[in-house]
Amino acid sequence: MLDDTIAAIATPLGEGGLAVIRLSGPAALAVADRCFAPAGRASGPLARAATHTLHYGHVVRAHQRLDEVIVAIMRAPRSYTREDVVEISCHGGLLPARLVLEAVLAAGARLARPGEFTQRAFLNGRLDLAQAEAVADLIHSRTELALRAANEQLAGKLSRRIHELRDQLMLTLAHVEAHLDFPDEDIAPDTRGQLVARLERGGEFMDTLLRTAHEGQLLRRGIRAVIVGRPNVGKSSLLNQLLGHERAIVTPLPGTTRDTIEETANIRGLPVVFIDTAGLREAGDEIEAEGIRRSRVSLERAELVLQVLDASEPLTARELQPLAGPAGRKRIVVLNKADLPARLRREDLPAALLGDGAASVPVIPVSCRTGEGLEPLKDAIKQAVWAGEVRAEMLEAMLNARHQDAVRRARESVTRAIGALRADEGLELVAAELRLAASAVGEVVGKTTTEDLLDAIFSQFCLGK
Ligand SMILES: Nc1nc2c(ncn2[C@@H]2O[C@H](COP(=O)(O)OP(=O)(O)OP(=O)(O)O)[C@@H](O)[C@H]2O)c(=O)[nH]1
Ligand SMILES: [Mg+2]
Repeated sequence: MLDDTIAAIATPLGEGGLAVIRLSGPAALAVADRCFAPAGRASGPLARAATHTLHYGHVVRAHQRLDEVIVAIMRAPRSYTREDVVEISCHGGLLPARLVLEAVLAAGARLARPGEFTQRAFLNGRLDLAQAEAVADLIHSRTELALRAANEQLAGKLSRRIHELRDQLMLTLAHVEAHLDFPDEDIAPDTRGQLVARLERGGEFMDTLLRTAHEGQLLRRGIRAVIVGRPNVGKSSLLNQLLGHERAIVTPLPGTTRDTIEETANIRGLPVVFIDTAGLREAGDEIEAEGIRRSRVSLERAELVLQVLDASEPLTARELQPLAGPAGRKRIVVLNKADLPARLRREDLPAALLGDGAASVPVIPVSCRTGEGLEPLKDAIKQAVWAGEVRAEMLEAMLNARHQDAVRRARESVTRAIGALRADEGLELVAAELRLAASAVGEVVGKTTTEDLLDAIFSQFCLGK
């Protein structure tokens, strides 16, 4: 299956200083030789060059020079895919890169599918599945914390733990199966006890992993925070302040924002998607009505609500009505325009706005004009979605949604196996559950996979990776 040689543009499409065309496969050097003319007279073909060397020259097609390039060669197995790899750096820009790619394809390479280089690295055993996914996470990370987590996963920290867990499950399974082979001999009560103890340790370890899953997904995809309030309280000003640039239009006219505006900011290391909305009031016209409808939809979907009030004016009746959306969702009251004479203080806020004692809602005075109160607001946002610190060991093993699903299934099987052992039930049942658990855990690192799963994972990659 891996006897062909693939090629793709590995750099983003668009104009830039350089573009890189990457080749991988048994014929990578031969293909490159067919379209590369080295500059120095003394230089021989790439096929005879040493690994990890650079070669200057031109890409040619039908005796015509297409571009001036540097060719890097990395021979198997010391390459990203563990195959022979050639990387041609040409001038940036759509046309040079495309011409070089076409030359390479004409010389015998096949166009790679998205993620196919990384898929080869996986199939050739250089990366396991969790590590391959980390490559995509690394490319897509939007904050330093997400990047650190992706790097830890790429380095194999999560994989190592998963392998240990799977080994433990297999060992226990082997014990149980040994007893199954001698059905006449009843399993001693203390042996059952030992098996239970070992499985309980495994189960606890899975629980620890599962606890980090929530944080892991927060780090990767971020949270949605909607900014709501009546017209003119300063919602768009707040969005601009949080983003650090003038994204939304701000005017003294109520009803300025008519559509929802979404933009991501890095808040204390977390990617937060802020959604500015049209002010909630009786709509004046059809456009405004649609804007307000969208505000409500965003309000219901968001995980965090920033409820903006204007501290220079008294509360209105509408502001006292409860907001739409799930009960118990996190909310922060932002008392804006703190630079103006106050007509609304924290003490004036009715209990209905502040929530009940235990889940009391933080109230943060800010001024979008002076920037005062913005740092405490960022702390409050971080605190609302992720109480506690980001610990280094958390970054080392962060499950994504796919891992979480697999580990959860494994955990359920282990719980059932423990139940069966305790209830003195047949060992066949225990063995069956342990087999399920080991196989589910194996999915994380790709020990047990299906073609569909691999396709689903690698198709999320960009072209040339
Ligand atoms: N003094 C003062 N004025 C502010 C502050 N924040 C916003 N404003 C002013 O309040 C007015 C409305 O601000 P916007 O940000 O457009 O308010 P909005 O809530 O987005 O309004 P709509 O989009 O119409 O619902 C503008 O004139 C802002 O300059 C503040 O902290 N202090
Ligand atoms: Mg606005």
